[in-house]
Amino acid sequence: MKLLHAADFHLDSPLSGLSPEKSAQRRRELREIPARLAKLAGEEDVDLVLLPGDLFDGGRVYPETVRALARALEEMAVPVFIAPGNHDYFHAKSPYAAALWPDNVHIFTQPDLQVVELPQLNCAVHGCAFTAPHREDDPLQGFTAPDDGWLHLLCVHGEVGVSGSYAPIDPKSLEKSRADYAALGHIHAAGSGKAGKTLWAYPGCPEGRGFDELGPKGALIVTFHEPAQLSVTSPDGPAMAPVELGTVPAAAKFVPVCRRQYRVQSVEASAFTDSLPQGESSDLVRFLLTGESRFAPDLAALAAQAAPHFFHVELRDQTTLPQDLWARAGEDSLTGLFLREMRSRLDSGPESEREKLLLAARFGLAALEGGEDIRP
Ligand SMILES: [Mn+2]
Repeated sequence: MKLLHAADFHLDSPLSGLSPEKSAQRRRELREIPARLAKLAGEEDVDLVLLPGDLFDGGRVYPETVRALARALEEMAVPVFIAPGNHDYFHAKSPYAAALWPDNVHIFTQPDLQVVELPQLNCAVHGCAFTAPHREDDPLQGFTAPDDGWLHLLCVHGEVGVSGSYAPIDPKSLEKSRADYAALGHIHAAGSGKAGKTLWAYPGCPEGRGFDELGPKGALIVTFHEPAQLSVTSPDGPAMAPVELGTVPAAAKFVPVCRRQYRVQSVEASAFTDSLPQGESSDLVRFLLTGESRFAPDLAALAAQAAPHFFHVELRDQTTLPQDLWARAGEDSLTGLFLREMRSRLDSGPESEREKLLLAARFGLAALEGGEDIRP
């Protein structure tokens, strides 16, 4: 028994911080997620698909996005379960209420746990829905799966913790659920834990949408052992009744499905040009320029140099003035006086002023020493 677990597609996200053309391209790529997952479901030959919520980013969803999702879910050709989350909560006008979903798709519509039995798989799926953008109760409160030898799965959107506005799931409730696996959604980084016999996991979002969603993104393939049966044979008599060893998750495997990755990378400002890759990377990269530098790096020029090598690139200046410059603060000269003044302002000023003051120190030094025009 094998299942695919994915969540938090956030289809039709606005994707700020990119040019209009590139954000349109990213929206198209996001819309391809369901088709990529359908392909993965086929390759892995899964029996079941669990999608615990936030498949849409919000109420404004393009009809073609909904159609693309419905088409991909139909292609999966196995039972698919959706547990609407806080971004795509179930209500009368939600796309989930429309009559376009294929027969193999079950959408949970109630805040209380409902069960769908799959006798052909000896398996039951328990799920629920957000019906508003927030809920403060624990959706698993009071739930215990029956001890009937079936595989009991949870499909729920919420945050593991004792309180919160997004369906807080108390680890104690997870333990009491005695479920074999809890497929969760809401947290955008992959992660898992165990509460009693219950393995719970977040697959994370399948495609990053900003520099707070870094690295490879994907889905989980979870494999369960067949109920192991141990036959004990006595030498003379008939075989004794088989002993069930129980059904346990064998493995939850993370599979990247993302088209691109967001990365944040520190690099010495002086080595930036040499650090650029050959050819064009599909990634979206933010470089943090570090090290000591007498002059502020020309961010616009460096960004233009880097642009052909990435889908998207941006630079942040984190360089500092060389230490030996501050050493000259003791000099009995205009430069010394200037540096003393700037250092005292840096020491006493708020952190928010730091960048501006460092830039002022650089301009000032350049002017005092008749150096080159360092304006970018
Ligand atoms: Mn959410």
